[in-house]
Amino acid sequence: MLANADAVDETIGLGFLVFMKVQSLFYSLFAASAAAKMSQPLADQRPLQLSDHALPKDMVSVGEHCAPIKNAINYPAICEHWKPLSSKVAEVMPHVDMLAVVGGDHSIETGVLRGLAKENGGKPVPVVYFDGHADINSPKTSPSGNVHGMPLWFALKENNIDPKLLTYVAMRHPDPGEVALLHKLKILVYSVADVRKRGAKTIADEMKARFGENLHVSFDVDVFDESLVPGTGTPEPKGLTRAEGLEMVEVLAPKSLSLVEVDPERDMDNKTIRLGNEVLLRAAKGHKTVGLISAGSHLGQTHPGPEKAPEAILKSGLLDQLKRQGATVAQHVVPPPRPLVVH
Ligand SMILES: [Mn+2]
Repeated sequence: MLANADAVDETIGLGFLVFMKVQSLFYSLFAASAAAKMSQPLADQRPLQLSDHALPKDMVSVGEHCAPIKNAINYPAICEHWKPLSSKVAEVMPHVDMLAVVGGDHSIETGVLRGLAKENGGKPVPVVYFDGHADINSPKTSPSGNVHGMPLWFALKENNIDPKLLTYVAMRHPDPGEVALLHKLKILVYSVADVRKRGAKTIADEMKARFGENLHVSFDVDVFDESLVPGTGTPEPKGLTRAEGLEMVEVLAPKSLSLVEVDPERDMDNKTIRLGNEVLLRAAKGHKTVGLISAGSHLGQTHPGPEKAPEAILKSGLLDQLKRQGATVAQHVVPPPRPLVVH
């Protein structure tokens, strides 16, 4: 049942009032799109209808039925994978001080967010999204059809994220369709310039004060500058420094974190694996019990490498290092998705 799917990006923004300021740099990014938007004739804009508020019911059916969607490559297999992954996240969360989910490409995020919301009484948790990209394309707006660029759009459709509780850090290469949606949803973005100008700690403190304890960090290693992460599929220039990224994660002290888009097959001298490992260690700092879910997957993009990331990161000594930090680790594995065979 995808009857309402296409209506989401038409209507969802109307349901949310202006929440917070958008950083100046991001405003300039949006200016062209906003102008284009405003020049559309009013007749093209469908009025908000009561039925538009019936999203939650439709959302459940989207999660249950994994029928193919045009321009969402491998969607049925990925959608099936979200089921055990979200269940595992919801199951492990109550028993640990901190949960780390190690992907996999970023398509896993829809499953992670579903599990977190489920465990949070059906309410979205605050999310800080570290990523060079926006990952909020719909299958219609996606230039590639790769689902790792759509996890937030699916999570929005499932009501498992709240635009008022979503903040991006160092996102610098949104696609045109995403720019329009982000503008409409009034989502806050801290640019790399903001981080550099005001300091990583100041910005992380600000987010922590706003979002509180129960916060989730979704960490795509391509948030770092491309020179730091050879082992990722879609590196972006002008990203965070190592110190900035690690300090922000430590100050945020998330309740849960997913680490994604590490590709061991593309890595050089384990550089990206070691940096990913450090992100996890910083997030787990000070915690006595850490849940670790290995959720390798690669179907959300074009390269097989990311499926091997959990294994490679564990091999880099993560468990021993966590123990040295004083944590007891409970390990879990959610098997990767496999392409579904159509008979
Ligand atoms: Mn991503």
